[in-house]
Amino acid sequence: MRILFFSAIAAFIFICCACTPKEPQSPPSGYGALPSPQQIEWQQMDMYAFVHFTINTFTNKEWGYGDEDPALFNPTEFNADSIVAAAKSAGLTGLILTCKHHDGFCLWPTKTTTHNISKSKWKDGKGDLVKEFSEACKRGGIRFGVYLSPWDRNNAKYGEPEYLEIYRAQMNELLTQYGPVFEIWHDGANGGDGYYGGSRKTIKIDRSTYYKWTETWGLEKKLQPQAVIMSDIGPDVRWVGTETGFSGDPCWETFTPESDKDSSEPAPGQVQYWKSLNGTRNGRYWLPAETNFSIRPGWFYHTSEDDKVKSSNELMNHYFASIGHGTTMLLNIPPTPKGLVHPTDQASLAGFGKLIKEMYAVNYAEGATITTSSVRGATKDYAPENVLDNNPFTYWGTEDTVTTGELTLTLKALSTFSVFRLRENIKLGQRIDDWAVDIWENNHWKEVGKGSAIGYCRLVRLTQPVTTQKVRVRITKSAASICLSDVALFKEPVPLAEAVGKSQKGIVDKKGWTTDAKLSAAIDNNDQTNVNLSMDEWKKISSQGLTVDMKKAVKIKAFTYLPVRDNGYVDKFNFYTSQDGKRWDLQKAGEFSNIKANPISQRVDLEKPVSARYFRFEPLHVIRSFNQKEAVGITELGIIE
Ligand code: FUL
Repeated sequence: MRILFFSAIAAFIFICCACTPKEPQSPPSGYGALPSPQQIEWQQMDMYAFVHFTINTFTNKEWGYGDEDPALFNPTEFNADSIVAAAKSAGLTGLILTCKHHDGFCLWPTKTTTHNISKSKWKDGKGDLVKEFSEACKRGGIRFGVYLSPWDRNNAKYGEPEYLEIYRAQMNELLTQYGPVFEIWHDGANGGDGYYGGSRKTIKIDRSTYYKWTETWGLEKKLQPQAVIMSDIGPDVRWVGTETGFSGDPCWETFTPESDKDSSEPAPGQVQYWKSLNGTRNGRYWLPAETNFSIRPGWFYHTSEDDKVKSSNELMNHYFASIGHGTTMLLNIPPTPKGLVHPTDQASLAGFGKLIKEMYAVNYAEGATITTSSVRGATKDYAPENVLDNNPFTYWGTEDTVTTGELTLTLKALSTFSVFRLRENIKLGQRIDDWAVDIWENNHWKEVGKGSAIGYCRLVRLTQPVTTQKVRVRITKSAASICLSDVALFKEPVPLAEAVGKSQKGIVDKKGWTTDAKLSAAIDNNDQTNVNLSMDEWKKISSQGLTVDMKKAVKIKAFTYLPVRDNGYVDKFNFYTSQDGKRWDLQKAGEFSNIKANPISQRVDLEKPVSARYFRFEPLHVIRSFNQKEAVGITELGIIE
């Protein structure tokens, strides 16, 4: 009887243990700097448009001086809905408008300055472009954001404390009159020469103290608490450190901004911005990067760039190098003077949108069965299957002490794919350091990709599609337990046969051209060689500039200058021509406005074509790039006829 009694109790205990699930395991604690709800919301927007549109569109410039006549602004066929539609065709989820660029011209009827749209011819001065864009975005179901340049080359008060009041009042108008905005964009280009109310002078400001950014950001947070604020150091989103449309690999979501002057915490404009490309592993702040670039070489529309529009396939490369590294992608679409997106840009955007849609149409991991090295607790909360539910915040989790592990997916069927997507649940921080992905081929595992950092999104783009039924994801190093929220497999569509090609139209053949032997790398038609001289050496060799004999008369329409990456960008120049190499005519004195942030090939059109056998390029001023001495860098000079 007694034995029976104890046996019954033992059986009862056994049954209870077997049937009652283990205590639900509490979620792991967050690791390192964590995102705010606003940052999480913003990150999910993936990609959105930049629209650079202002007086520059009508003066064919990248940076207006600030003395432009507002009457010039007259986009006769402007249609915000069609611009929004072009952005949507690419799958873009928002639009940030240059409400005021460096030239100071305000695209809305602001009370803060008369240099605004009410003085333009457009709609007899009764129009409001900010309103048109914000409403079109709302109608189109995408979000709206604002860019307001801190540098104002028109305003007489720029450089004085009073200007800050004006800037904040402008921001106040933008953030109170046009509905919710998702992002506020602060440009880092600051100070220099300008019109400044007619004084036409150079104003230097101390970027670290002048703007008192924390007060402005405070105002912005108060007025639009849901918006993220972007600058080269955040506070919510960081500039990726280049305008070429690529981010570093890895590109950590966290960042510790370092001053380019001393060891203090930097203010915007004073940061070692190139470190932003990779971010900082275990950085002090959750400060993800935004990769901004233009669909054309410049930020504003120029007819001369109609044949230089990035193709759909090129946009795909940028997509993988931005979103694929965990940043967002901010793609600039500059409207024409008519106020429309140029047909070439439209075609490229729509083609890109189609490629993206096709790529994501089938997730070959869907319905896979998964085995794993280990799992946290016994509830579904951390089950490996969570990586298949397309929710970036449900995840496969491991016990606190387990920082390596693997998932093996057996796919529903033999599948052909070329892209892996991995995500971490970023609500719990960026935990994973290193990872690798394998496919099962010829009865063994073959590694097809590996890297560092996952974060919100990591795309592994294989060079060739692979066919298999089994894949493995290995987390080889993690700073805390694993919280992997996504494993997906896609097939990149075959690249489109592009309608838009880069034309070589008008480029004059350099064969036979001569110049000083020490400078010949500038005309050798080879982008791998360059002239790179200290200012002193340059002056010794070529006090007047680099003179080229083209050996025959050419009808010069424009010249081009390709700088040397990261060294000695020429930003002010004189360009001369001559028939006989003795008498010289100055054809153009100008600036390469945005060369520091965007050191691409620069094209300068002459007022009218000039027939000449000789030309001379005279650098007047160079910008020192980081850790380099003042130098003149020229990769190539070219002529367009
Ligand atoms: C730069 C500006 O100077 C360019 O004109 C452009 O607006 C780009 C997005 O930021 O710093």
